[in-house]
Amino acid sequence: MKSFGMILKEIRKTHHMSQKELGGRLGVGQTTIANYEKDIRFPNQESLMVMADIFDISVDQLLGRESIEKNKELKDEEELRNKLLALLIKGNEREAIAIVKNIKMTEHVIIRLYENVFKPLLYEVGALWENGQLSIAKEHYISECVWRMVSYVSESIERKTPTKGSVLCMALSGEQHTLGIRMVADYFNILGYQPYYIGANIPTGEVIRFVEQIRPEFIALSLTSESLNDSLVNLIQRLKETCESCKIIVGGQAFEKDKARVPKEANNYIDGFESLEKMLRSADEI
Ligand code: B12
Repeated sequence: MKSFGMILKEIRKTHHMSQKELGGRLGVGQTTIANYEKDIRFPNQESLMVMADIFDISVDQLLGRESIEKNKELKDEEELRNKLLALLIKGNEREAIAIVKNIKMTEHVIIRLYENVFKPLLYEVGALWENGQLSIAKEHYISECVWRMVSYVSESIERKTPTKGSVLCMALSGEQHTLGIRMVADYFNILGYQPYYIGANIPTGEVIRFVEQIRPEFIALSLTSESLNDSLVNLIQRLKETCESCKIIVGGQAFEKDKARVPKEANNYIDGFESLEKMLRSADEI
């Protein structure tokens, strides 16, 4: 096994960083770094964490307990989900994000990460919050960290020229739950569509103007908070008046318990990647 000093020197060099530069970022002198690399001295816990952050790896990797090989295969989704959740509950976002950044991304891996890692992790966070085991602040903190992970993953999608139509992806005004529809925008992208993700809280008039401009093939609406169901019906009616040919699909947890909530004006209800792909495939075949 390589010593800590050897690993540090190797990774510092790959990052084209001088000992002085690294020392500057850690608030120590060049000689301290030289001593770390000669295994004469060993950094304290905080410096280790800062170093891991600088090099975008986990502390375990810096200590040689895990390989620094970039692009690790995603093997066990459940194990990854539990590991990330435990790290985030402890407040160790650096390590959690470094783990995600170290995964070899392919479209298939992205879907597995969204559906089998991030989504169940967040559902678990909701359950912990509901049982009083997690504070609201911690719930917000974890969802922010997951948002950053999703942004990273999303960036790694190879942006091909869309071969299919455009899709407007949004959540209802007043809705704060936007992570789901953010992932859905990436699903459409992976499936060859041009997504326009606009988040939530856009005044209806502005949404209508945008729809007139881009004339999307699909409008994907997300609803989690059941109390916003009436606004959803009103929005769909306005959208239908504006764009008769736009197919409106709805999704989100508001409909999970009771599918009867799906407004009759919507063309489809979709609960995740698999059903979205199936629906789009059958639409293509028609
Ligand atoms: C993260 C989170 C938040 C974050 C949201 C951050 C963000 N930018 O999204 C914050 C902290 C802001 C938040 C706030 C609140 N939340 Co909250 N939150 C959650 C949590 C933990 C995870 C939600 C999530 O992202 N899930 C993961 C995504 C990927 O799953 P998803 O949304 O289901 O999306 C998937 C599918 O449904 C589908 N899909 C979704 N939309 C669409 C649309 C289309 C067109 C298609 C095709 C598919 C599709 O595809 C996605 C990928 O598979 C849930 C717990 C849970 N069970 O989900 C609670 C939860 C949703 N929140 C809840 C509550 C009560 C609140 C608050 C009122 C209070 C609070 N806890 O702070 C506030 C305010 C809510 C408001 N006005 O909107 C309740 C909702 C109860 C209800 N049904 O009304 C839940 C269920 C927690 C609980 N156990 O009670 N929350």
